[in-house]
Amino acid sequence: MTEQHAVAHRICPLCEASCGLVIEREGQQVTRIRGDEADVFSAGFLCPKAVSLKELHDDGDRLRSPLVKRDGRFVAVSWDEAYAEIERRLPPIIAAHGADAVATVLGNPVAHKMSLMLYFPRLARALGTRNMYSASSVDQVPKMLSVGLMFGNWMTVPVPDIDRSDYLLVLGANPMVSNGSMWTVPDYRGKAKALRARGGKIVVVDPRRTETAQAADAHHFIRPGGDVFFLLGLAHTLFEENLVRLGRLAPHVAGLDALQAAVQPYPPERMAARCGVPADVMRTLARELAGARRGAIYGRIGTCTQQYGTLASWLIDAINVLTGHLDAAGGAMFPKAAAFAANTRGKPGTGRGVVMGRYRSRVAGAPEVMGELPVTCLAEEIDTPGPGQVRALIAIAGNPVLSAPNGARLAAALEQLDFMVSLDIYLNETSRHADVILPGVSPLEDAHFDVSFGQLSHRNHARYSAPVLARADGQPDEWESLLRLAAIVKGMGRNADLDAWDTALLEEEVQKSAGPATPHVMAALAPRRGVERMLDLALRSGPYGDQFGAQPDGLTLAKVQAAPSGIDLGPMQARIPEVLRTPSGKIELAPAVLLADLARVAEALGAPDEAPTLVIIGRRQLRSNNSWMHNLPVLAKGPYRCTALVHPGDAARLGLADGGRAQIRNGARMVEAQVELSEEMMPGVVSLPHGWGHDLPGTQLGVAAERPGANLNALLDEQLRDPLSGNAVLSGIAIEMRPC
Ligand SMILES: Nc1nc2c(c(=O)[nH]1)N[C@H]1C(S)=C(S)[C@@H](COP(=O)(O)OP(=O)(O)OC[C@H]3O[C@@H](n4cnc5c(=O)[nH]c(N)nc54)[C@H](O)[C@@H]3O)O[C@H]1N2
Ligand SMILES: Nc1nc2c(c(=O)[nH]1)N[C@H]1C(S)=C(S)[C@@H](COP(=O)(O)OP(=O)(O)OC[C@H]3O[C@@H](n4cnc5c(=O)[nH]c(N)nc54)[C@H](O)[C@@H]3O)O[C@H]1N2
Ligand code: SF4
Ligand SMILES: [Mo]
Repeated sequence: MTEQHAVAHRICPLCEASCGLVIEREGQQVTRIRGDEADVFSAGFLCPKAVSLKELHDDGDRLRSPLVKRDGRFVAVSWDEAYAEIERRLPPIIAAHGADAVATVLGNPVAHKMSLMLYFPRLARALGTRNMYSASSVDQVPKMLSVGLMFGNWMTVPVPDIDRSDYLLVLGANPMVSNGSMWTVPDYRGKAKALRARGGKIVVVDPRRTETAQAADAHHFIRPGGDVFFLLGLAHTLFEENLVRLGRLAPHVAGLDALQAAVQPYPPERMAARCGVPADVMRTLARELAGARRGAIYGRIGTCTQQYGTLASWLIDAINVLTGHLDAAGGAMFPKAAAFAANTRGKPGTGRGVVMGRYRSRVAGAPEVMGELPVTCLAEEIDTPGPGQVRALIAIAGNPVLSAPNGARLAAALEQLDFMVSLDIYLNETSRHADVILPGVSPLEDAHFDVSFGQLSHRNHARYSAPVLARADGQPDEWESLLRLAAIVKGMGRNADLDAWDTALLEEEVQKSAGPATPHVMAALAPRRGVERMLDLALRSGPYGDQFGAQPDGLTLAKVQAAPSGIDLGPMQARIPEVLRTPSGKIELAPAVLLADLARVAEALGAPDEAPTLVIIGRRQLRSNNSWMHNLPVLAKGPYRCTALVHPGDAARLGLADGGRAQIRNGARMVEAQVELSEEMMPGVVSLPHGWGHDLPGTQLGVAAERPGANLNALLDEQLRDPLSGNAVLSGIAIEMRPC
């Protein structure tokens, strides 16, 4: 050990599991990364991606200085020059064409970065644009919409209480690999094993016999996109076989009769062909779930990224209600986060609920949901001329050229923009189109608190990480970059006094909740600035907070900082009716817009079943993270992974050989991929991972370019959406395949 040897704690920001890590360093060099066994939430668990935080920090391709495009080439410039370029070019576009001429697009890491989560709203407010897009609409918007309609808030998402459960029905999720989503659950493997060891049962329904299925008691194939039929069959069975038990929730539920009537036309026998799950299996699963003492059905991205995503998301929670498993120990429960939880604000037990469709996208007419438009509309909003056309873009931690369907159209559209800024850590397939790239910081250089994932955690906790390494001289934190952008947009200039403005903005917000106590609150927060001051405010005024002295034993940021492995806040507790924010004060089991949307199901069932012979779905892999971790040697090494899994029966029919190359076509769209024969696949279904395709020119991703892989999204159609939520359809697209 040298004098400089130090040990730090950092919550891993690379996936939703949010594992606590111990990071050893010598000076500014990371020497070791391991799981923090003392972490109150993750207890030492980690996956191979955690170790890559060192390579990410050291990656020579990671951007360290701002880049400005001059004559088509990026040149490194100072921060002031970069902001000057933005100040020169962005405000005139707004002045000439209005606020909506500037779009924003956010990527997945925003949800994992306190700075980005807490300060993007400042920029959004300064911009005042309706053209806001994010990765949510290639992901979880359907779930947020369905819970919003049922429980009254977008973030009131119930999560399985796995530690106390003895039955889990997993639909369209592979937590063994993804480490959980909309369900923060480090070490799913260990928890699933414990569940089974105590006599419980796990059943997986998925078009692929996944790693999660292999570690379960049973697995059933389902036709991609068939979930709504499967879930209707289950709900029907619960009513028909008199298995509905609302229990404690009975007085808090509205719409039971309407739901019963709505599912009445859909017995399993009628649904079986459409979902590929036999009727007797559907009936058995409904009985098992209803009979489980403590259990839940959990669905994730596979149930969202399809044309009935919102209906499927709704039916999952409706079934948890019908079987008495919602808000019950061992069932699907509501976390209570220590800070920032929307569902701990406002008056308990009632609220305004959610509204959607307050405006529509200009070209496709897609409804706004949560203040966002579908990211699959972004390209057409840029490349379709006319009033309201998008002329400038601010992209933050997103790579939609690879992560969204038909990136080729988006890439061409980005080239037409008058101006584009990226806040990113790489020069990649999306940021290459920018005029200015502002580098974000490495996760080892900033402070962290889970703004999003505390609200989705299977157990309540409060954990904070201080920056592990110092930022380079002149490198702002990401909240400062966002606030600087906001100041430029507001016409305050790039040299505005950010600290003064930041304080004024915060004070305005405190005033709304604290009223006359505002000076007292601001004084208590005064020693801190930026994100940490906001965090202190949120913790202290949150459900476990010290309320600025009124609850002296309550939480403050100082208290959380003093516990480097976190503070445990116990298992989830029953929260109904307190958590509800619907106007009725009840769980809305049968929201009108969802009942109306069932018309599409009825229509589909009325038409002949034209099942394509071959469809494609995606796949996540442990050593990968969407599109952006392919440049890290520790993860990129090993066997070639961007393979198309094909069932041997399909391969024989199509003349495809294991290890051979194949063309995959969807109409005029085509990619080439390496074939891997796999009995895991449902016959007629091919699986290709997403996030690959690093062979586009103009990027700076040396390692990723060596094995670029095939881009699944290049095959997909940006016009296919769940009409209700606007979420993209990524699953079950008809393809043709033949050997190259
Ligand atoms: N076909 C198909 N497509 C999919 C999916 C699928 O299952 N199938 N999944 C979808 C899902 S769930 C998601 S969430 C989206 C993800 O979509 P995106 O968020 O657009 O894609 P990512 O690959 O996560 O890109 C993250 C970007 O953030 C940058 N970045 C990483 N860390 C930081 C940081 O700390 N600061 C800053 N400023 N930038 C950073 C990276 O360089 C990269 O450019 O992809 C979606 N696309
Ligand atoms: N290692 C790793 N971890 C990640 C990520 C990553 O890229 N790599 N991405 C992160 C992100 S952004 C997210 S959103 C989460 C997602 O976390 P999960 O939802 O667990 O994601 P997947 O592993 O894609 O699991 C989706 C499953 O749905 C199945 N499926 C596909 N179509 C259908 C269908 O129509 N119906 C049903 N029932 N199933 C279907 C697929 O076969 C797959 O097994 O993972 C996060 N964690
Ligand atoms: S499971 Fe997720 S949070 Fe945990 S170490 Fe791996 S990438 Fe990080
Ligand atoms: Mo995601």
